[in-house]
Amino acid sequence: MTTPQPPTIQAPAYVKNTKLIAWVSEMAALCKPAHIHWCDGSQEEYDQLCQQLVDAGTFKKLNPAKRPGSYLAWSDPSDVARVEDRTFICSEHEADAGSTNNWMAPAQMRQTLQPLFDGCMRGRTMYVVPFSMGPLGSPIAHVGVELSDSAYVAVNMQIMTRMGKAVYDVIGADGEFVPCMHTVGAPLAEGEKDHTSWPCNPDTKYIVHYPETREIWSYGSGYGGNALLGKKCLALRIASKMGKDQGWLAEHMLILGVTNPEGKKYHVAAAFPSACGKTNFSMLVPPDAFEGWKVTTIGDDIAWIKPQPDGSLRAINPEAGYFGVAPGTNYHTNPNCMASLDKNVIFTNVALTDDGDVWWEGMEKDSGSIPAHLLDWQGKDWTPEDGKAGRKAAHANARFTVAATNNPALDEAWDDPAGVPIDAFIFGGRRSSTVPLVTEARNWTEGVYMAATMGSETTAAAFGAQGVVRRDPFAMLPFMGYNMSDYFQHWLDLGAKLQAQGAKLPAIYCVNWFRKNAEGKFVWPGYGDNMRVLKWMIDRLENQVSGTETMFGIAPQYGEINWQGLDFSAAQFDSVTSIDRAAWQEEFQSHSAHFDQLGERLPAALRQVRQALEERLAG
Ligand code: SAT
Ligand code: MN
Repeated sequence: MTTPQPPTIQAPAYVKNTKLIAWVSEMAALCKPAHIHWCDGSQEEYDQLCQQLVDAGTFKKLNPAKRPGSYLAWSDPSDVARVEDRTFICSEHEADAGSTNNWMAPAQMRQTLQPLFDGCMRGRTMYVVPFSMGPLGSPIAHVGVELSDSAYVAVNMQIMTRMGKAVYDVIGADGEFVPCMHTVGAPLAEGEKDHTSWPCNPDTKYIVHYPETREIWSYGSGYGGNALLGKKCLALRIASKMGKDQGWLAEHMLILGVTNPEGKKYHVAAAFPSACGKTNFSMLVPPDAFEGWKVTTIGDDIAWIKPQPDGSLRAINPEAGYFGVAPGTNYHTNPNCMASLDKNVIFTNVALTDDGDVWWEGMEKDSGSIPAHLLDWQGKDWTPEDGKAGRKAAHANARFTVAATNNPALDEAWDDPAGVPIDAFIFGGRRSSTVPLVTEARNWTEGVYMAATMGSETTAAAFGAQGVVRRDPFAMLPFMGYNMSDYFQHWLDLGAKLQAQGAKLPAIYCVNWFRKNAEGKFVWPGYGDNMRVLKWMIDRLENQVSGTETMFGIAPQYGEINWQGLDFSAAQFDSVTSIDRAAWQEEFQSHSAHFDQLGERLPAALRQVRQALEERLAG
């Protein structure tokens, strides 16, 4: 008997990469799709796939007079967000995944996935989606190819990455790419048609990473980071491991440019956990008092940062679009984002207005009123009465997918293959008390400590009890591709190496926009006013201000911040910057417990920092 051969696949003539062609053949033989579509990334292809999604009922075309070139998708109610408990890091050794990740031995996981992927694309088209994370051909960029049975994924990838024909040229005949397998896990029987507009597998989901062999296998979900594999799966989980092995950093950070009135420009990379206003910060509009200052966006979510021969750190945004949370976005919180959403947007799980436009909670702040009638994200009638009863019109994790080029504040270097030089890092959590508005680390190791211990208070909706601090080191907890303690060590090692080269390391800042007063109200106005803090950081870089030494780093003096146009008293300032000794004693105990959980590989240097800080607090 002869073993059955995979069907010979017909790759377009411009696809020369032999490994790619062999892999597509092998995966087609496994997944058994009805058709294979090699994406070329053209506008015609995008339009055609969108039309196909409209015909299938997945997309609604929005009113072109209101929202030209835009579509709305409503997902299955069981498929609305990343699934952290179904996300696995399958390194050979469990200890290399670390205590913060789900782990299974690679061989066992392969055995688990094999029967699931066998025939998983029956009756569907397999899209071959070639993409570059980062400017095409940039020395900081890397290529991936996603095989997916979702046209929704293909069109989202077209916006979120540099997707298409040119990528085949980058990898040529034998260039490297990260293979990314994706299926919604809903094969169709012979002649069967979809009975849902959002096929997915409600019972079985796996988001699997093999960091050592640099592979991604995703089963059962069509939503966001579960399915758009260039984003969290490749650009963070797999890339963090590549960075560790190759001496660079893949970070959950926005990148922004700040230009002062004299035209001098700085670049800042900032890490915040979800729901801390990251997209808003990356598109910040300075208040009137900052005439002549300009903030420009390089990236809103992810930064790839590579050390240069001169010891500087240069960063690119590996993505080409924004996959942002819609609810809460309005002209007050983020005018640049609202302007970005004028046209050519894919919306997912927002509400539909009677005149064919979109709506989400927070938009009433712009219009002054809530529409009298909507279809909610599940297609059900919705009126303001439903809102009062607590039923949201848009899902809390409803998203927009939009090209970076729609952003009026887009930085002119956003697509520069050389990246931008990083002058400062910012780490911020969401804490109603304890952590001050802003402090600067006295040295790299103290900065790594601040990042390693950052945390956010949980909101009831997200993770069980309200107000519990969830440690989210570097905002990387859900996105680490290897052992968190090894990652801290990687940061420490990189700093030491650059310093040994004589480089001036970027400054590291810890921020908290979310301190509350005794009445439970936020004290700091946030949004555009965060510019006041950003300006202080730049003054520090310029040696214009000395700050004041505190237990937890160098803090601004009241008089060092530009308060023009904002009524913010010294007492209010004190309430967001003060250090409460009792609260910090508890805080350090909680840092200790967090370190204990991270296990024996935790760098000793971090425990030493904690001890030094505790001594400062006591002294
Ligand atoms: O769904 S994504 O992972 O792309 C976004 C997020 O959850 O942070
Ligand atoms: Mn993110």
